[in-house]
Amino acid sequence: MAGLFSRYLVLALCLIICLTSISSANAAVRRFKWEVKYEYKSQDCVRKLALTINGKTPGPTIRAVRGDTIVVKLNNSLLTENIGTPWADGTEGVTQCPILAGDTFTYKFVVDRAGTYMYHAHYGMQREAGLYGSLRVALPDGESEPFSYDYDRSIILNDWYHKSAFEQAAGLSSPQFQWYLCNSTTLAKDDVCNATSPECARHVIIFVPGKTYRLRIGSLTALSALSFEIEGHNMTVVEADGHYVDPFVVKNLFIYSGETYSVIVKADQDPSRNYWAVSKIVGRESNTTSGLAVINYYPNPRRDPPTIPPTGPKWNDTDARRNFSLSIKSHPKFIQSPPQTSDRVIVLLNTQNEINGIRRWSVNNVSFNLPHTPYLIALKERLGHFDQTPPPDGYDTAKYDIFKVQDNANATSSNAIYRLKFDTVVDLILQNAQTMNKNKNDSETHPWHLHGHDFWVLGYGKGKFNKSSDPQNYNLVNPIMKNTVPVHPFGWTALRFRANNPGTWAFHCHIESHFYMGMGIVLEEGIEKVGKLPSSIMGCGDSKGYRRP
Ligand SMILES: *[C@@H]1O[C@H](CO)[C@@H](O)[C@H](O)[C@H]1NC(C)=O
Ligand SMILES: *[C@@H]1O[C@H](CO)[C@@H](O)[C@H](O)[C@H]1NC(C)=O
Ligand SMILES: *[C@@H]1O[C@H](CO)[C@@H](O)[C@H](O)[C@H]1NC(C)=O
Ligand SMILES: *[C@@H]1O[C@H](CO)[C@@H](O)[C@H](O)[C@H]1NC(C)=O
Ligand SMILES: *[C@@H]1O[C@H](CO)[C@@H](O)[C@H](O)[C@H]1NC(C)=O
Ligand SMILES: *[C@@H]1O[C@H](CO)[C@@H](O)[C@H](O)[C@H]1NC(C)=O
Ligand SMILES: *[C@@H]1O[C@H](CO)[C@@H](O)[C@H](O)[C@H]1NC(C)=O
Ligand SMILES: *[C@@H]1O[C@H](CO)[C@@H](O)[C@H](O)[C@H]1NC(C)=O
Ligand SMILES: *[C@@H]1O[C@H](CO)[C@@H](O)[C@H](O)[C@H]1NC(C)=O
Ligand SMILES: *[C@@H]1O[C@H](CO)[C@@H](O)[C@H](O)[C@H]1NC(C)=O
Ligand SMILES: *[C@@H]1O[C@H](CO)[C@@H](O)[C@H](O)[C@H]1NC(C)=O
Ligand SMILES: [Cu+2]
Repeated sequence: MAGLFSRYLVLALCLIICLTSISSANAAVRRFKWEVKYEYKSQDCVRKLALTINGKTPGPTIRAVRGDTIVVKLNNSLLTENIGTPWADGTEGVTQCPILAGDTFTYKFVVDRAGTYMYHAHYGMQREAGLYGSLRVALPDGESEPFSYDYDRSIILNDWYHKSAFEQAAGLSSPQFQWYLCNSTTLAKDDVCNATSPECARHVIIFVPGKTYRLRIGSLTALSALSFEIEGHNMTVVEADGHYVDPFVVKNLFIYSGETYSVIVKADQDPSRNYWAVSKIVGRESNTTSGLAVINYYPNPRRDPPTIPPTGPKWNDTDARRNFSLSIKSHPKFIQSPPQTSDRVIVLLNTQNEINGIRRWSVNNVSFNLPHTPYLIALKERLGHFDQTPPPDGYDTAKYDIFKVQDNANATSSNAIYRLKFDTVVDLILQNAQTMNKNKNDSETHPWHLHGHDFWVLGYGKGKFNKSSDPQNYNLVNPIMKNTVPVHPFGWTALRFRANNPGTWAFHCHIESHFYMGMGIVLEEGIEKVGKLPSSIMGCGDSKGYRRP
């Protein structure tokens, strides 16, 4: 099982990577040198082995201007782990092979859109071990965003575990920020509690009274859905996954793993005191204490606020979270109109299953597993094999009761992929259902992330998706475009995209353990249009040692 010490590491860049570079007169090339290694860190006063970039977790923030070329030279100093390349924004096993430990690899890509993005490890649980950071892309001079602010701050929300990644249930220590916790019952054997470590100090965000702040908030949690709030302050949501949002005001920002948002907050409250920023786990019942940070009104001392931190929304207030999802619409000046009809509708039933007595996740009763040879190489170079039977475009809607534990929880395992006709319009409908938990109504929130595309978010609904009536309520006027969306408990989410980016693209639950337990699919479109593959992405499965003749 892939744990903290698994052999491979794959770094993915969760952003739109432009393969055909944009020509821009003032585009710059920004170069970074990163060294990745394991180091002991005490994020929450508990010493734990973490993955770092240049000694830090989160890693360095990349700042760029739209059109720039980013070149990151990565030195893999991990003794036992390999690092892969996000060639074409891909996933290990889908588009490329990992790179050997001890090697240096150079990532090169053009950032083609302004906004807030993240990069993170994409293999095993390395993302959770700390290998991630943020990327801010500014507009070129002379262009302005549809909102204004005085200062800009990045916050990546994460959950931090004391035990190894797969012991999640037991070891989750805090959903974000630093938290003073030195409790021997929750510590793993090698952890050392160190309350004097400077890393253990509470995270502080300074607010200058009267100023306006843009908080760029991203979530890379391994498991948790979060509610983020700032005591006594409202937030205006203005950006989602790099797209401008028709502004709306919230008290709580609901954020799922893989998503990014920008919110505007005014430092307009009583300046004589400090306030709490709170990140609370929602979507699943949890005893984990909320993550806390201090909003420090300048020039007050950095001390904790005088109040009890807000308790946040109820963990199971699904209506509030669906309402939040429905509130996210495109900014009127930046609408990219969706196609009004689609050529193919793929309904994806999300279920918990078993195969040979082992717990899995499945889509339409198929639990996904990766082939030894990445699909892109298998299809392009005719190396390696995968199941050629097309996976189902739906499930038996008449017979399957999404509110009940299924009669036969056994699923099929497959590495088959969806082949799409190039340039067609495809709808993906995520359908949630009851888990295998027989004791209560239980349906988890799954944040689904699509590689290679942004999609239009056409709707969210309660219960079972109705193919004839629900599409009548789609938002075809000003839907937001995103690359990650939740499917809420016992609900559905409808997405549309145009299959016009040649390649093989993963669509998967961004909860790492769910993906590795089968919760994903792979789409192929226009494979014949993909150019010559670089030999640097070969080196595993049947492509090992292969050089194109
Ligand atoms: C990678 O980093 C290590 C440790 O700093 C150094 O010894 C090594 O020379 C670096 N390798 C490359 C290829 O830069
Ligand atoms: C330590 O954790 C256990 C189990 O969660 C809890 O019962 C106990 O009260 C905690 N002790 C302290 C000092 O926080
Ligand atoms: C605790 O942290 C302090 C400050 O970083 C450091 O000097 C000390 O060695 C640490 N102690 C342990 C036991 O790790
Ligand atoms: C936040 O918004 C709510 C609802 O619009 C409003 O009632 C409240 O006064 C606002 N609070 C602040 C601090 O602006
Ligand atoms: C929370 O703690 C209580 C008391 O220790 C326990 O009964 C309950 O099962 C815990 N809930 C979860 C979701 O861990
Ligand atoms: C939410 O969970 C609580 C227990 O934590 C339960 O009492 C309540 O009925 C639940 N609410 C809904 C809407 O399911
Ligand atoms: C969600 O939105 C609906 C429709 O606007 C409203 O009736 C309901 O009260 C909202 N629920 C919550 C929890 O915000
Ligand atoms: C499900 O799989 C288990 C383990 O392979 C097997 O024992 C059981 O008979 C299967 N159940 C059904 C209904 O097929
Ligand atoms: C899922 O696949 C298994 C194995 O082929 C089969 O036994 C089961 O009936 C299927 N379940 C559904 C809901 O299609
Ligand atoms: C579970 O959901 C069903 C259908 O929505 C409902 O009838 C039932 O009362 C719920 N059971 C519990 C224990 O909440
Ligand atoms: C879907 O909606 C239509 C129109 O409201 C209705 O007639 C039909 O029975 C629904 N289908 C299902 C399976 O619920
Ligand atoms: Cu999931």
